[in-house]
Amino acid sequence: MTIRLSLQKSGRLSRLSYDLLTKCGVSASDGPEGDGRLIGSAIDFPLEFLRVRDDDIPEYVHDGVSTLGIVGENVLWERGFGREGGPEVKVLRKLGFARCRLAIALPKEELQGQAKAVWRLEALNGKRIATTYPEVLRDFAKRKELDIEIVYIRGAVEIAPGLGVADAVCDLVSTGSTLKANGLAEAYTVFESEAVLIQTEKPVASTDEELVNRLLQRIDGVQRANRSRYIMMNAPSEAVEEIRAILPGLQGPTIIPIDPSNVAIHAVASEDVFWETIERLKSVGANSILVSPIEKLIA
Ligand code: PRT
Ligand code: ZN
Repeated sequence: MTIRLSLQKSGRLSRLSYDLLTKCGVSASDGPEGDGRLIGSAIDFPLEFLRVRDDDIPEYVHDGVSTLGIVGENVLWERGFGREGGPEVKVLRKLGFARCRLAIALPKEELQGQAKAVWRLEALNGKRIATTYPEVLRDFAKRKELDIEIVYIRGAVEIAPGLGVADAVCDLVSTGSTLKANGLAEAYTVFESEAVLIQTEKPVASTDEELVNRLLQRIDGVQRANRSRYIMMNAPSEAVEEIRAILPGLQGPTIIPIDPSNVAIHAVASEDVFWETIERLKSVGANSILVSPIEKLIA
């Protein structure tokens, strides 16, 4: 038995999806891109890859052609998944990559230096808004009672105002540099999106369900590790309690005596360790502090 997983063939999601799966011990026998092959198989895990355009992934998973899929939430929403009366798939995990936001942006002179928090949505009434996300935008306008005209454009939405085709845009943003380069400024965030692992709602054989659970456990281990840091330091013995208090979420620190008055402390911190924390550790006497990433963390 094998489960099928749909992935983006090539694009912003594909490499990151494969990176996650590789960390889970699931890699493609013919390499991530599979030399253009649509179907590939995994090494060391009974799984088959289906390499498709990201827009097709929700339907493949919905129809049960594929048990699992990795896709951006933005694609699910545009296809009506999760909306009232819309089709359903199970969102098993948020994956924390391909983060972006769908934002409304206007020519920067129209914002006249107004902060995003001050600008009012009603300013959109009567405007033409170019987008690749017409369904999401239509739903948004309905909920916010806005009277707008939606101009559907398949790509390079950001040039629409400059061409006089639209007054504003509603597009995905990550760094914001595309908007900036086109003289546009963000006014409103419609939603925030990241890659998610989805599963079909169609019945799945219990052996396949077992495989899904095995994969999920591995993903959880990788994600936990991503959120954790391994910290090693030396410290005076009397500072141990203060150090425990400084590192929230500390899991079972290992204390190793070095000499009668000093110890080495090894610990896993469940949150990112920022410079401020390091400075506080130093201020109570910790020294030779080493912070390193963790590859896998199995509870
Ligand atoms: O061929 P296929 O249909 O599979 O791919 P695609 O061209 O539809 O998608 P692709 O590969 O561009 O993006 C895949 C997914 O990545 C999207 O569906 C999002 O979930 C996610 N993602 C994350 C992004 C961005 N960040 C992003 N910045 N998708 C697109 N962009 C574009 C945006 O549309 C704009 O043109 O990047 C530009 C803005 O980027 P910044 O950094 O300048 O703000
Ligand atoms: Zn696409």
